[in-house]
This record gives sequence, structure tokens and C-alpha cells, in this order.
Amino acid sequence: MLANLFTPYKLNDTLTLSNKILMAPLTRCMADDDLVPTQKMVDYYARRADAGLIISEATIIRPDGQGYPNTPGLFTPAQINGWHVVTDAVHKNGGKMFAQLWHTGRVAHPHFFGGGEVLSASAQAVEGTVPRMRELVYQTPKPATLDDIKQLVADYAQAAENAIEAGFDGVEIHGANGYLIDQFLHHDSNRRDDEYGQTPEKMSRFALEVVDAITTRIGADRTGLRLSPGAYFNMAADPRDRAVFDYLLPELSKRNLAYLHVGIFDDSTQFDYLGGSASAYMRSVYTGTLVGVGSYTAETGSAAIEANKFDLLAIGRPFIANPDYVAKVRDGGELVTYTDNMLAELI
Ligand code: FNR
Ligand code: 8K6
Repeated sequence: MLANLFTPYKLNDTLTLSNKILMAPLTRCMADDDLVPTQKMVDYYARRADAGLIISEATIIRPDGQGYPNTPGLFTPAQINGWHVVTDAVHKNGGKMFAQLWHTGRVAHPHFFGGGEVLSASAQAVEGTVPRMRELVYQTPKPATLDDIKQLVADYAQAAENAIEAGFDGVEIHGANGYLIDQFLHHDSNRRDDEYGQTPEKMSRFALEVVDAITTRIGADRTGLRLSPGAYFNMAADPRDRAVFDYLLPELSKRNLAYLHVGIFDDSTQFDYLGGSASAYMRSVYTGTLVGVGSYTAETGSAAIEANKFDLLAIGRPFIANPDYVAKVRDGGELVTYTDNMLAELI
């Protein structure tokens, strides 16, 4: 029954995964104060190298992209060198690893980067405070100017190049979960009336510019993308968003990316304006490799792949609790149940 998870999967001519279980990107807030990966992070990722592909925790492309403490970066030589130690250890254990490239946009906080402005599509703040840092109230962002947008696109492309220099096999662009790219894709956060707002084509433009700049730099075969067509985190839903993704996903289908990845915590969540789950919607409008995720077990994920709902299965929380998740699933070992207190430590 689980056998379909353990057959190789060819992403493209460059990359073949040894199995279909991916480690989902998982923010752990454990980088050092220069946002450099530590030895404990090296060991944590190396222990999980039997995943078909490890996607790194979200990694900021530049200082003003930071919204949580001690999230790693990929914009200084020390960060690039630190990640190289991680990718060497993963490769030595036979694994493959992509870096997830991140800018939190309006969910950033100047506390983390020495003050200044927070950038987003429009001046629409997200309500609340930085998790576990209740004194840090989210600010009203500055709408990115056309020059800001140019610079952001260039910085994403540079971070992708830095990722390759750091030994990653590719990058996953974080376009999901209410962060910067997603802020251009939803009406809740995008109220622009210039060439980056109002219509599906214009609202998709920033995402496509980032994709095109990165694929030009490192190749589409090494570039994945995560998207959340259904708003569920740091974002309010708007039925008009459907038309944006109806435009964007066929555009992405033309670009031969390594894969598209659903950004969701529980894939049984139904979105009325998408006509069902996020993965079912994405499957219906996107033709390339789709990575499903969101409260799956190996059993339910395997069944979903068998039913052709998606091609690859990403596993998040169970991988935090079980460094040997893949071996346990393969050999029928007993899994440790994830609990939130496990976030305190890298095992
Ligand atoms: C996440 N998730 C997440 N997603 C992402 O795109 N980048 C990230 O850095 C993180 N960080 C993160 C941290 C923690 C502690 C959790 C629990 C989740 C979402 C994650 O990749 C995944 O989509 C969900 O956890 C759902 O999958 P599971 O956990 O049900 O298998
Ligand atoms: C990348 C973010 C870093 C912080 C991650 C913390 C995640 C903890 C899990 C909280 C899950 C909240 C998800 C909300 C789901 C709403 C479902 C409708």
C-alpha cells in the first residue's frame, strides 16, 4: 500500500528523487544571531537525508524580510558558508536539499533589522503581534514603489544564486502562507492601482517576475514554488482571488518548474471559492508536478498519490518528531506523535 512512496520520481532531466516523501519547510528559529545555520542545524538536516528531498526552513533573502527571531538568511558570505556545511552533510548522507527563499513582507518587524520600514503590496497591516513576542505589534507597511519591486526581484535572484553557491540542489520560492509574494496575489493585501494590482494579470506580475528572474539565473529545473490559493494564514479570504490563481497557474504550467507545492496546514480545509481543497484546485489548473501537504499520514498521502490527487507528499510536523520518519514508514516502525513543545529543541 505504501509502496508507491518508495519509488524514485524524476522531476526533470537534472533531478531524480530517490523516493516521494519530502521534508516540508519548517521554521525553527534556531540560527545564530548573524542568521547563520549552526552545527545543531547541520546535524538535524543530516539526520533527515533519506527524504526524497529536504526543503529547508524558510530562509530570508535580505534583512527586511525577517519576521521571526533567528530565522536563517542567504545574503551574507557567513550565511552561505554556514549553509554549505548543511548541504555537504545532507549530500554525504545521500540526500538532496532545496532552500526555501523567503521575504515576509508585511509580517516582517523592524525589531529584527534595526528599524525602518516594512514593505508590502499596499498599506494594509496584518492584525496582531509577532508570535510569542507580544510587545511587537505588526506595522502598517509601506507600499513597494516600482524601484522597490525591481530591487526585490533582483534580491530574490541573488539569493537563488547564493543558494546554488551554498550547495543546494535548487530553491523553493516561498509564495505561500501570507508572506510577501502572496501579499501581491490576494485582494486583502493588494489594493494597488498600478501595473501590479487590480486585475489577475497585474496581481500575478510580481510573482511571475520573481519566478522568471530566478529561473533565468539558476534554471527552471532547479526552481520550485509554493503557493496558497486559499487564504488561511496571515490573510483574509476574498472570492475574487480565484481569478488571480486561474490566471497564474496556467502561466506557471508553461514555465516547466521543478514542482509546485501546496501551502496549507490541513489539506482537508475546503475553500468555497476554490470549489474544494487547495490541492484539488491546484491539480485542476496546473499541469506540472504537484507536491501535496497538510496533515497527511504516510497512509493517507500514499492513497492520495494513488488517486492521482498529487505526485509527491511533503511531511511537516511528523518529521519534527521523527528524524527517522522515512525509515520508520518504510520498515513499519512506530512513529512518535508531534507536540508543539518539540519546537524547543532540534532532535
Ligand atoms: C511550518 N510551515 C512552514 N511552511 C513554509 O512554507 N515555510 C516554513 O518555514 C514553515 N514553517 C513551519 C514551521 C512549523 C513549526 C510548522 C508546524 C509549519 C508549514 C509546513 O511546511 C506544512 O505545510 C504544515 O506543517 C502542514 O504539514 P504537516 O505538518 O501537517 O505535515
Ligand atoms: C513560517 C512561520 C513560522 C512560524 C510557524 C509556526 C507555526 C505553528 C503552527 C501554527 C499553525 C497555525 C495555522 C493556522 C491554520 C488555520 C487553519 C484554518
